[in-house]
Amino acid sequence: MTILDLRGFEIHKNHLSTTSQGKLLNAVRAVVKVAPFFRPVTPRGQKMSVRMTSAGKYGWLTDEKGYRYVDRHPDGSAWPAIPDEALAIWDALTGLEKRPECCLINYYGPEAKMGLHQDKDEADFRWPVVSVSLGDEGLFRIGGQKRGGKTESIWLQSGDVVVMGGEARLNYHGIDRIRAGSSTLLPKGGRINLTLRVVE
Ligand code: MD3
Ligand code: FE
Repeated sequence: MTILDLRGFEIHKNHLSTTSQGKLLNAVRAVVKVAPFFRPVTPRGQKMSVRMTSAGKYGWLTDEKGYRYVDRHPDGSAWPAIPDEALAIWDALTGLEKRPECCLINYYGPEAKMGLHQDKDEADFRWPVVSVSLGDEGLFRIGGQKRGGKTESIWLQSGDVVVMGGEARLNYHGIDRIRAGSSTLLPKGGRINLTLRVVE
């Protein structure tokens, strides 16, 4: 439960106990049962290595039409509700009355990564984004607000929560790689990341 500050990103190390991680994971499993993971395709036609799904009023995806929030899973069904366990983390760390309308759920197998990008499909960048890591460690890379500047990296571990707000909200970030086998939380391995976002 140490708090680190890396370029305005508040990193709450080990915020979730093993018990809380297990409860959140079970809630994620219930979401994935009704809204299965899919592999989004970038507008340029590349399949992402990360598997995704969402909960909440909106989910995020990319396909040939571009990056955006949508109110339906690609299979046509509405997204399930954001788990209370995830909303409780948002409430505890942001203290905001406003609640997120999207919980994007990313799954990284041993080979998955996410290139440096900004999150800017949301309407109002004054709201923070909260990220929760479960399972195998991921090497998180953080840059500045412009592409090509200096970057710094930190390993995110299961139970770590990151709050991206203020100046850091539009910073470039990505996941370089996963350390397969570094956690026993997921029986088949891999890393799950939840990001809570205010969309509208
Ligand atoms: C900084 N996910 O889903 S979480 C993403 O671990 C994403 O799966 C990574 O980047 C992951 O968009 C990193 C940390 C994160 C999430 C959202 C941010 C950092 C952010 C939004 C603004 C700034
Ligand atoms: Fe992102």
